Amino acid sequence: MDEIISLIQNRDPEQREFHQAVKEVVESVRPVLERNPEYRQQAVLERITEPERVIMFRVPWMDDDTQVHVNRGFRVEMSSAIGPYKGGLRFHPSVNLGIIKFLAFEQVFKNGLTTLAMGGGKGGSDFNPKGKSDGEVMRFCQSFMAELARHIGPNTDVPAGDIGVGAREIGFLFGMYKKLRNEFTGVLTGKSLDWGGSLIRPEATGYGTVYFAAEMLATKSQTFEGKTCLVSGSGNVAQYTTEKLLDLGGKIVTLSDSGGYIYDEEGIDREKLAFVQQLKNIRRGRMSEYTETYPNAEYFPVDPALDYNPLWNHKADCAFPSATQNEINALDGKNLVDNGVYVIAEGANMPSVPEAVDLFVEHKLLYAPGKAANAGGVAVSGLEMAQNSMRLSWPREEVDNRLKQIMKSIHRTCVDAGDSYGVQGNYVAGANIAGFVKVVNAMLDQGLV
Ligand code: NDP
Ligand code: 2IT
Repeated sequence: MDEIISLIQNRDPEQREFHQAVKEVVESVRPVLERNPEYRQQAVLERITEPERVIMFRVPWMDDDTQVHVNRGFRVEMSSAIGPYKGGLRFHPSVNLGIIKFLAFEQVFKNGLTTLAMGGGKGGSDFNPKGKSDGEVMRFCQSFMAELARHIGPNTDVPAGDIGVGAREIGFLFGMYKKLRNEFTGVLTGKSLDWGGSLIRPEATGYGTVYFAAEMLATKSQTFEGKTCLVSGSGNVAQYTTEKLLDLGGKIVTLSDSGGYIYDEEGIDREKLAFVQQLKNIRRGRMSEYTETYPNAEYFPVDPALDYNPLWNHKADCAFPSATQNEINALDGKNLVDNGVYVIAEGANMPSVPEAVDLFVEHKLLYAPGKAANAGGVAVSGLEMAQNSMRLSWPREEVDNRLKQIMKSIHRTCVDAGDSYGVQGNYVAGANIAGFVKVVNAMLDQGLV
């Protein structure tokens, strides 16, 4: 196991996030490898950490002033052991191959937990949609899809949204795919309702994260009623996490973006959430504007001199990191524990550094890693694919009920895997073991391919 970590570190020394994601899984599955000596002979770790295919391409596009720009596009097809490659596209200036590989790797295990037949993949670009006009975003998406189209398909690889890719981008990407292929198929998920999208898909990641956390609380005979919650981010996942927490009686006091965070002691109610949705989804504005409309709240711009994020340093019961990877550093982890936070459900992918994860596990918090907690998004993407295949669309209640059942089942799977490997109550180990066993067994059934 140490060998495999050195191998991937030496092969791609700069891919730090990928190493981090692999290390966590490898450490969790140690008892599985000990129980199954044939896994070693079959080199399952070497196979599962090497993508089946990596696609990197040039994305040239023209801005509104006719200036040409070039970005880099990626699609990492990590594993097709249990279904077609499935996972989102991220458009953010920080995107590089290491980030996309970490996300694709996480996606393999997450998709394995959903009970649906989806392999793992992820893609994106270092394009920054912030401040771009709709026309610029459209031309970028068209250029991106001009290359990606030859690699994907409804039975091959089905991308979706992630950071910087929402309904607008999925629309432009889908339009270009359809034009190039002359095919109207479910090749992307997260589509708008009128042309193949699924009810509840926009809500699914946030709702699912809260459903998972509610399952964890239920093991202690508790609910969200009256609980104070810290939420980071203010995009898709943060918004629908906030909405579901309100439905279940929670009080949400924070939201953020990359510029800073707001602390609203009175709680973010439905009217304030609607304001944030308008601000973020329509006006594409900044969280700093929140206090102009709600002056009782406070805004704290990011302070580069601080070695912790003050958002995680408030008294609360629950935390929902919903922005990006490694947004909770070791000190933030300690602050959360010291402030009495005892429920942490990760809407974002890998938002906590390993030292913080260790602390949460050591203190026996109800801590759900992203690959379990945020699997509701891709699960409803799987339901969108099913509806597209049938050319049917299910009502809201049906999709929401299926989502609830899937999150319950993921929770049960994590608990059972933890129990059977002697790591009771450790959702990190439970999720990694259950996802790993499912994917590895499928790989072995299919021979050396
Ligand atoms: P959005 O683009 O809708 O929102 C992202 C939010 O996070 C914004 O508020 C953004 O602020 C903030 N953010 C992004 N990068 C950073 C950064 N480097 N530092 C501080 N803040 C940052 O994305 P989503 O809500 O879809 O995704 C959020 C997280 O959830 C990601 O980790 C994603 O991988 C994960 N996820 C998403 C799923 C989905 O279905 N969408 C499914 C499962 C997981 P700003 O606008 O200033 O950049
Ligand atoms: O990280 C994720 O699971 C996503 N961004 C959603 C992927 C999907 O295919 O819906």
